[in-house]
Amino acid sequence: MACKMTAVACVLTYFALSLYFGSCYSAEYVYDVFNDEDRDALYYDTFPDDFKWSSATSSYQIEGAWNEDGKGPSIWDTFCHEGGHVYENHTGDVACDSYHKYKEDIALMANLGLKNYRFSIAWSRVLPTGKIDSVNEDGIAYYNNVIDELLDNGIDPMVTLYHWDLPQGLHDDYGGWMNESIINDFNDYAKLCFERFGDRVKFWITFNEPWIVALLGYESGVFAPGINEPGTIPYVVGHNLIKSHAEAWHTYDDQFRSVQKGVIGITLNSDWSEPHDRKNYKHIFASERAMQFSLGWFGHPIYKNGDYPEIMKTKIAEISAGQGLPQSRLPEFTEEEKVFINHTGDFFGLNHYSTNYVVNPTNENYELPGYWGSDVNVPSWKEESWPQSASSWLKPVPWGIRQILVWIHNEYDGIDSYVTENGVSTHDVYDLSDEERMKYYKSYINEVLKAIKLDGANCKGYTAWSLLDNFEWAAGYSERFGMHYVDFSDDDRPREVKDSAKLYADIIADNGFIEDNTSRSLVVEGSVLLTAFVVIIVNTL
Ligand code: PNW
Repeated sequence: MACKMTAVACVLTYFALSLYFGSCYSAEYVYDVFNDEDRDALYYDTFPDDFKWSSATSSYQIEGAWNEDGKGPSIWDTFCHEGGHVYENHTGDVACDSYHKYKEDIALMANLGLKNYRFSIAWSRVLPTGKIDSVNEDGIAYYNNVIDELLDNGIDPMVTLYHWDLPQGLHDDYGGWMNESIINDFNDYAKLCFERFGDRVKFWITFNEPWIVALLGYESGVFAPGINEPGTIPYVVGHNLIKSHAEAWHTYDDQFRSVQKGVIGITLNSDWSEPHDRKNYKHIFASERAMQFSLGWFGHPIYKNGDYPEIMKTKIAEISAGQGLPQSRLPEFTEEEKVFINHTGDFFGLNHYSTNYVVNPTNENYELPGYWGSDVNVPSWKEESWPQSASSWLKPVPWGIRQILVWIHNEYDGIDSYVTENGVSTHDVYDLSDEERMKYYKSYINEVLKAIKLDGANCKGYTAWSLLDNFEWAAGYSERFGMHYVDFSDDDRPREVKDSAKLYADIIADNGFIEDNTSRSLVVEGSVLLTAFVVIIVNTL
């Protein structure tokens, strides 16, 4: 009897030990600072079979050939040539020279095993003045060549119609996005693209990051067209962007969808706003306010009910009144417009890079009218201890992407989402073993997997920013986001594969994360032997 008791005790001890060691083996972390076992441990599983792996670029950032073959100038050409706006007055005149080297770029994608590629069309390459009466067939031919080359390599195009390079003519004529005449011109341009490319392009994104267009272009003015008018203008710009989006979506829906059978949505950007104390309801409200002012500004009208989020409407009205204004600085949609705008997105495109902690504001403040000056009013910060990239605004916080994907899923009724950009910058040094970028992709992609598998988010694809080092807007070439190194001092702009590209190729090939279980199998084999041994002892007693 005593022997049997000892044997049972042995079995129990053995199970306790294997549980303990088993859990030690499973807890692997990518960043030392993020090592909460429940939250950050690497999770092994694969993505759904039809998950879309992609990588992204944009026209002004890679093409170069700024005035070749009939291309008209864009506001970014003007902004860079003006001087004083961009790091060391760098320009996108040549950039990665992808206008001439697109075949080489597509070969890089094929080597990665990419099945999708997100790029943008330069409006002023196909319509040099921005107007529909100025079609440039050479520009059309360029994108036809790119699309055909992609398809020949088994890669499906994901096309952004507007990634910030507005034809200069439209800005000069009537103030571009500040004037609602743009809605018609954008619709003509979108229709031309559906007509000429839609037989082969099945995934359309109207706008890249309207939040950045409105605020960096018209509130702070650090991006083209460099307008520094906080207050009302950025909201007018946002209003015209939303209406332009809806118009283009309806054009596709009415005239092209039944034949071309594609999808069309918009790409919005946001950091995740994490309540500093999740048990403090004021911090939860602060997070919600910050999210509605970023994703909700455009997401709420397009995906939810045709109108701005309630909190934006009430706060901006209240703050505008406090500033002595006769009406809210946020424009209103008519009832007809709300119906027209509502549900004009077939999927939700998300560009996401980083996370902030947020707490509640103490008081509303009326001093500096504007989105950042008075309206959002949610104190936010990034922890000192979080890793730092080469961009001041970008600190890797992998668990944030899981939170934001779940927020989108809950807020917009389980809509299909795609990560249309995610990535990290490193300084301008020659370094092909880009550890930091490998850590970033590995951990962020793993958190996307958790959002899908553990939380049920309907995320259908992931896009790495960026395929190539490229022109990083106001930072010029001083920050590198690419999986391929580009030598900008060489006229030929040679590309070289970085280690992060190999890591990404491996993740794509495995369709996720497959555990390297050599050590685990030793534990398992040992356990089997021990179990057999215990069973024999117990039976012989
Ligand atoms: C995105 N921020 O822009 C753009 O879509 C890309 O063209 C760009 O190269 C990439 O992210 C990296 O910057 C952003 O300040 C620019 O929070 C700035 C911010 C976010 C996104």
